Amino acid sequence: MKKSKYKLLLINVIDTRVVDDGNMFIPLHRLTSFQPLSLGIIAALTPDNWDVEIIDENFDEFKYTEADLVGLSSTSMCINRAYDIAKIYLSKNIPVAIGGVHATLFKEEVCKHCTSAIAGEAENVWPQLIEDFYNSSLKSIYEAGYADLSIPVSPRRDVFEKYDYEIATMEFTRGCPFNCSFCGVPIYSGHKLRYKPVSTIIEELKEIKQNYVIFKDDNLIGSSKAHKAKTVELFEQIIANNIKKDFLCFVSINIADDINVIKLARKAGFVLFFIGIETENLKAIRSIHKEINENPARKAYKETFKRLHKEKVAVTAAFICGFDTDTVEDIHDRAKFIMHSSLDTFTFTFLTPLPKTPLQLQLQEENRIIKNNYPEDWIYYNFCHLTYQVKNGDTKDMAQVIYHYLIKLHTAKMFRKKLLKSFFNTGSLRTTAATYVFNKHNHVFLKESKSLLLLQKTYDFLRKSGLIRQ
Ligand code: B12
Ligand code: SF4
Repeated sequence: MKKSKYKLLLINVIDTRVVDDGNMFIPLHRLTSFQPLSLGIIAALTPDNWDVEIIDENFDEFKYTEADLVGLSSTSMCINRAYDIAKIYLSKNIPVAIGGVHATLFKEEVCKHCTSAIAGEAENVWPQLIEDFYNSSLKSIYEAGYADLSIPVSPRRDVFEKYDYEIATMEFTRGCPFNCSFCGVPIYSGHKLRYKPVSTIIEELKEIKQNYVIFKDDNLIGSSKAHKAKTVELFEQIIANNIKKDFLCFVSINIADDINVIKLARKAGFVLFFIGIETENLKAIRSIHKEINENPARKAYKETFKRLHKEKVAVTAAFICGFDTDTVEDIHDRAKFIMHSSLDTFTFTFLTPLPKTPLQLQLQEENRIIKNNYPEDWIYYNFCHLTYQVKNGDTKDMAQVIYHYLIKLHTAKMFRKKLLKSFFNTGSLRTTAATYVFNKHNHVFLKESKSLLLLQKTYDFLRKSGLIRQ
């Protein structure tokens, strides 16, 4: 018999176990405190006669909570923890649905550990899954595919109020037109950029309380003229609707090709671009098919960073180590490049053969994957381990060198120095403060830096009092 009220528990699963692969180890800390959009979207798709509660393990470790139905969202590296949580509910005959990137890629593995594995995007199947729940006929696998974002589902933001999210998450597009061999996005979210209507984004932004907003899109600028026109429309509408926020977005380096786009972005409040530089070495760039970084006009990264800084936009760049072309000397050069470049912040991680990427298929074919005892070994796929044999030299030696620089680069002193330079290069307190806020969630020690916290508080006070906005 149908009840009048049900309880749905949604969990953003984070596995913080420390795994030691024989060298050093880096725990997957609670890296992020950005709102988990997937859970807000599922809440929005759930009928009104359900109470929805979220647990975000970036804040709260899971503790048993009563529910009629449980939904878990997990990446590959956290999937073993999702299986452990699912086991607890299944032992009490409470159905568990698991979705997210890993379920999309490995539905056959995932469905063995829960009631229903959802491959693809919740918008297409969640209402049906709720009906099947009422009828006690939940399927083992739901094939959801890609959602049509032109019929948008705005996330329910009230479910995020349980936690003190300093940064709100937004989504304009899904997918990426590029083909970088190490990246799962084209496989998982598709090559075609799918867009939510700009008017929906504006309405959502009007409801957001936070000053800091991250556009989680894989590549907000895309590759074609048509993509650029859509991005420009978004910037223009943010300006026209007088929305005053500080934004971070993920973009490819071609955003810096057009000075008018940079100016417009900054006018709309985009103060920080997260760009996949990956490596300063052209040979390595070619080895991963990141053609967009190959263009001779973009080779001079120094000039690119300067152009962005001149418009008061900061750059955080992602770097990767362990390409087939990499030698120990190359790692040394990459670290030096980061230290001496004018980059405002950075990430420096191990190349990771993410499931089903061209890189993983190549390494599998060459029999070079070391961490291949699945599902247990998925925990190593967190960008902090060498999960395969390197091509040049000894794998353990290479790992030690990368760890060495990881530690050397990730000091509070280094980030303080970079942020000071940021202020000097951009001449903007607003940009510098936002760069700090967006990065303290990635680098735990930044949260503990009293001087930087004081800078942020001062800026926030001046902004709120209307004394500053540049
Ligand atoms: C934004 C983002 C981040 C943000 C975090 C934001 C957040 N709150 O989680 C930041 C920058 C901090 C980040 C960090 C990392 N990330 Co990240 N990230 C993304 C990104 C670009 C978007 C995720 C997102 O918000 N999507 C929007 C929502 C709406 O989509 P969704 O989560 O996929 O949910 C939909 C479906 O999957 C499904 N669904 C999801 N969950 C559930 C649950 C149920 C019950 C159901 C029914 C359906 C369902 O329905 C949803 C709605 O359609 C993805 C790439 C991508 N295209 O997804 C990578 C991605 C998830 N990240 C990845 C990785 C590896 C990392 C890092 C390890 C990188 C690093 N070393 O720094 C860290 C780990 C962070 C952590 N603690 O888990 C990989 C994961 C690969 C894998 N196979 O597991 C991805 C896929 C990127 C890639 N290159 O392949 N990330
Ligand atoms: S540009 Fe970024 S999101 Fe797109 S395929 Fe390359 S790494 Fe992935």
